[in-house]
Amino acid sequence: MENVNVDSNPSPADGDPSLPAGGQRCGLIAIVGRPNVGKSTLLNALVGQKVSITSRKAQTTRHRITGIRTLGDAQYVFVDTPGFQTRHSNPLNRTLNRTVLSSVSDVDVVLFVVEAGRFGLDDAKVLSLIPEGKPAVLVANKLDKVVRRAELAPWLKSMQERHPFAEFVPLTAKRPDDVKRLLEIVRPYLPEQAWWHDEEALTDRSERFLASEIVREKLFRLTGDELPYTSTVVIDKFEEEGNLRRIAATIVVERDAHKGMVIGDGGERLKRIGTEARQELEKLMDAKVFLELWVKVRSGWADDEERLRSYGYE
Ligand SMILES: Nc1nc2c(ncn2[C@@H]2O[C@H](COP(=O)(O)OP(=O)(O)OP(=O)(O)O)[C@@H](O)[C@H]2O)c(=O)[nH]1
Ligand SMILES: [Mg+2]
Repeated sequence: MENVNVDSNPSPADGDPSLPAGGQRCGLIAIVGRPNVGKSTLLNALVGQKVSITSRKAQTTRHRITGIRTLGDAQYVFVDTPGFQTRHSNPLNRTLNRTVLSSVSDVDVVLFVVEAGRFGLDDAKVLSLIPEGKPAVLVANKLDKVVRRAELAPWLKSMQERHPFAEFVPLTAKRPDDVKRLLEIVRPYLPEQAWWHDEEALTDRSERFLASEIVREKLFRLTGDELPYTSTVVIDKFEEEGNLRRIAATIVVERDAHKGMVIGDGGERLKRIGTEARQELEKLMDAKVFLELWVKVRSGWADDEERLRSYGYE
């Protein structure tokens, strides 16, 4: 006889709390730091796949992005955050900062990322956001760029005096062995509880969101320093037809002159942004992608709270 009462997919919340979690560990880890220290590069390395876009421009990350890694009995749920802004106070930056603030409060451990050997006012500002008593790991990234290694020991000691860090980890986010070591260091901070996600899960973000991010990454990477950071990408259409994705996206810029920079001579640059984004999306989604790109001028969008919300900023 069939048993109709079986819940084949019980969520942890429905489970009997008196039951042990089956030896599983699972926890939330926030990655915070000033812009451009390599937070998203580190997240991608920790997850083992690209889930967050990176570029040499500051303010690449604009949203809270979850990256998941399951290793042995442990499930790491990382939260990448925008670089904390201290320079300009406009609505866009305030929104980004709110995202950072809300991310540090409800996590099990914080990875505070700086560039090895450097600690400035903008780093100090982020450090001051970490609540007292919250386990924090100092990640001193870009170790490969440190020429005078001997100066690192006194610098680490000075960091010890700034904050009661639980761990000190100098590393290079691009070195797999360093990243493996960081995973081992973080593991004991994950509480014993059942996993929240499937073992294979990598991110909680949708393909639609990934599409807008990948276009924005190519835009940032291919326009160099002349395009101000106040540009964004909005998805107008995202259709799935079997193994095909039809995507239309608009690049929103502040001024007519910026529009010209994005389009380039004879449309060359826009074409390249589209080609590189499409190729990467096809790999990520394992599907054929048709990508249509438009460029629109909307002056003042980064100062307009309502517009920010309609463009997907929380
Ligand atoms: N040499 C070196 N470069 C790195 C390392 N990690 C990251 N980078 C570079 O630093 C730049 C910024 O990296 P991101 O990962 O985008 O930095 P981020 O902190 O996420 O930046 P925002 O999202 O703008 O706050 C990129 O050009 C990366 O390639 C590292 O370990 N060594
Ligand atoms: Mg980032």
